[in-house]
Amino acid sequence: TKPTLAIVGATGAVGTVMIDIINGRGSVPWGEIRLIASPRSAGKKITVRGAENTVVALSPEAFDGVDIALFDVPDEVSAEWAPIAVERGAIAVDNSGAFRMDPEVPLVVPEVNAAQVHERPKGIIANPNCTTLSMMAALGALHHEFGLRELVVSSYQAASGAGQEGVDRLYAEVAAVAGKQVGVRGGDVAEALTAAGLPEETPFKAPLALNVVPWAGSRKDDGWTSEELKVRNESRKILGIPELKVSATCVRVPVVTTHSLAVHATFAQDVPVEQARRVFEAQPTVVLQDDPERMAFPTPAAVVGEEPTYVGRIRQALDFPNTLDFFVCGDNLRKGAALNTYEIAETLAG
Ligand code: 11C
Repeated sequence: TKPTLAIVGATGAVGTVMIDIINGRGSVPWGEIRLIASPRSAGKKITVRGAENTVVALSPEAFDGVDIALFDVPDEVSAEWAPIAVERGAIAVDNSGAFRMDPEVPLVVPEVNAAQVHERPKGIIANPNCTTLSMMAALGALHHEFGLRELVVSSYQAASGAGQEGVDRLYAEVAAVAGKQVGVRGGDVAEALTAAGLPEETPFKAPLALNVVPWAGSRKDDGWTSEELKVRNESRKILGIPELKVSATCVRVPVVTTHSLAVHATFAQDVPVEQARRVFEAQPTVVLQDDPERMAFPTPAAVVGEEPTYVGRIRQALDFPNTLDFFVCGDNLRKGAALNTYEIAETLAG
C-alpha cells in the first residue's frame, strides 16, 4: 500500500504552496493525502489532485495511519505536535525553527545531504530557514567541488518571509505611498503611512515601502538577529562544516516573494569563474543566469513561482584570494519552504 501523507498547516501560506506543488507533480507516491489545520479551518474543502479533500482539525487522532507528516506551522505548534505525530507512528518533517539545531534531528537539503533523512533518532527531520535554503543548492555544489572555508552574505528578504501578515502590510504600504511625493526631503514615508491610517505596529519594525530595513527576525545577543544566526548555524550544520566562518547581514526589501542573497564565499583553492559555471550547470536545481554583455542576471520578481535557485553575477573577488562573489534568487515559499519540505518527503518515500 502507498504511504499516507499529512500536511499540517494546510491552509497557511506555506501549506497552500505545498498543495500547489503536489497538484503540479506528474505523479505522487502517496495513497491518502490528509490535510490538517487549526480547528478554525477544519471543514474547509480544498481540491488535491482533482479530488475534494476536507481539512481535519489538529488532534492526536488526526495522525493515526499517517506515515509522513509535513509541518508548516509556527515554532511553538511544531514543538508541541511533531512529537505527538511521531508517537502516533509518523515521521515528522518540520519546516519551523523548533528542531533545526537539535543534534538528534537532521537538517536536510536533498541536493546536499539527502542520506541524512535516514538518521533520525527522534523521528523528526527539519527543513531549514528560507534565507539559508535560498543559497544552499548553489553553495553545496561549490563546497562539494572546492571546499568552502568562509562565507559572508547579505540577504534581500521578501515580505512573505513574515507570512501573510507581511504581504498584507507591504501591499497596504505601497498603496499608501502610491502617487505621493514621498521619500524626498519634506515627504516622509512614515508620515504618509500614518496619514493613510496604517497601524504603527508593523512586522518590519520600519516602513518597507520605498525603503530597505536592516532587520529580520528577533533580537539576539550582541546586536545579531535570529535570522543572521540561523544563516550561520544552519549553513554549518547542512554543509557539515562545524567551524565554518560565517557572517550574515539580513535585510528586508520591498519585494513580495523570493529571497535574494549576495554571497562572498572563500574556498580552499582558487575557483575560476568558468569552473564555478560548470559546477552550477551540472546542478539540476540551479539555473545559471549570468551574461553581463546581455544584462542577464536573476531578479526576485522574475523568479516567483520557480522551483530552481537562480544564480548570476559570478565574479572572482579582486582583492580576496580563493573567493567568489555571486547573487542568488530563490522563491522563499517554494524551495525556501514548501518545496524542500516536500522533497524530503519524496526522498523518504524513495
Ligand atoms: C523571514 N526567513 O524571511 C524568515 C521566515 O525560521 O523558518 C522563516 C523563519 C524560519 O522572515
